Amino acid sequence: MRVDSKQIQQHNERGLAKHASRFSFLQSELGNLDAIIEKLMKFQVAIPSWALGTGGTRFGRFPGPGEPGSLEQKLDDVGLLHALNKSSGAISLHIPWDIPKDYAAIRKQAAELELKFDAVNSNTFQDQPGQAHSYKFGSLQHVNKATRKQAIDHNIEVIKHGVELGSESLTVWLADGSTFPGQLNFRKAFQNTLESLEEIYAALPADWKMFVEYKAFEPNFYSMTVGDWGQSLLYANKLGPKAKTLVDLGHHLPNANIEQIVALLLMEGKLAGFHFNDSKYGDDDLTVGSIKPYQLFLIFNELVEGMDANGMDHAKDLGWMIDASHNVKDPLEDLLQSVEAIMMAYAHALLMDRKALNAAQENNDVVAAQELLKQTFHTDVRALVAEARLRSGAALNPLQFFREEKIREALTKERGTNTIATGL
Ligand SMILES: [Mn+2]
Repeated sequence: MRVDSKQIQQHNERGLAKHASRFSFLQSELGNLDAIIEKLMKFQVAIPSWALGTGGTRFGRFPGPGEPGSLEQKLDDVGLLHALNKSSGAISLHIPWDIPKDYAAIRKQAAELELKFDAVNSNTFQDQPGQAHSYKFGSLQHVNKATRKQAIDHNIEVIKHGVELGSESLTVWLADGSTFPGQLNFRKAFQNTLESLEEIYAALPADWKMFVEYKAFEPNFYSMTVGDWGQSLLYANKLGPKAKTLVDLGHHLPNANIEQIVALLLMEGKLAGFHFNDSKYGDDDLTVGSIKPYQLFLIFNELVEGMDANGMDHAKDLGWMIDASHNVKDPLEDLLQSVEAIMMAYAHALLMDRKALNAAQENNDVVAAQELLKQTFHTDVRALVAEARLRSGAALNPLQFFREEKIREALTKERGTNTIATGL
């Protein structure tokens, strides 16, 4: 199903008076906001295909009705989100779950929905039917050369799918590591992984990037072969300029200072981009901003500071994606909430008085620095983000629209109780 722009217009007309008064108050407080609104309008967050259905946990899964059962339906779902917020104009595919049967048809559908293809993701964390060698003890790190070769070939295959679709990056996340002391020779595992990544890197088209994603633990619980940003950066530096470090917010040990990691990776020109989510304990894959919204703001504050210092284009020069899993919420509602949280954190970062912050830092005025951050963070920017949506032709309140227009009911009527392959 597709949303009619007339429906959106009617929704916006109903909310316009209230919005206008909120927005004009904000402008009277903050001055002209056009430059910020323009940046917000350009900012797009990719939606991963695996977040469109219920993910579940190790203990069970409670799928909801109307979930997408095919790649075409996944595209439709992201198209729907994008129609509602005009900030979700890209989809990230996962191979082998999302192999198109007809590339031209998929490209055409994406173009109609105004969607681009974000990074393509390889999968060497589970065995596929008919696979010659098992990844039980790792993939690119594996002690057996034939297993490594199989994983390398898979990644090169993923690049080929991405080229057909117009993607420009490959994200490599490895479950490789060890669960018990003594299981692995760390140095050999690193070397094997590096050699494998080098072969994949050599297969990248000229304008492509390789995103090396790290994760502190899980599924391996003693060591991960790309376990933190330092290890990822080692690989990225050894591989070359096309390789960069991808930060997934849920992939750190508790209380890691992610904003500092971001600042330093940007300084080195080695930040690839983001997988947004939130967590209380580990890789919880919760809704962005649901647990630690202040941390999200601090991260965006460093992103904007660092990207501006490097003369980077906020909208284009890093990969922005949500990586979440939904167990108790409607996945589409959750994704609307996540995008909203990201836009608010970005808006806050754009509002920061960077000169004043810099002056406070230079004067060791700790209180002033903290006050500047806090004052900005507590500014209610909901009307600012809504104004950007309004100017883009999106819905003033996407979540309200989704509920009032009974979108899930319509999807269910169309699809029945489909299920989707997920599991990240
Ligand atoms: Mn991720």
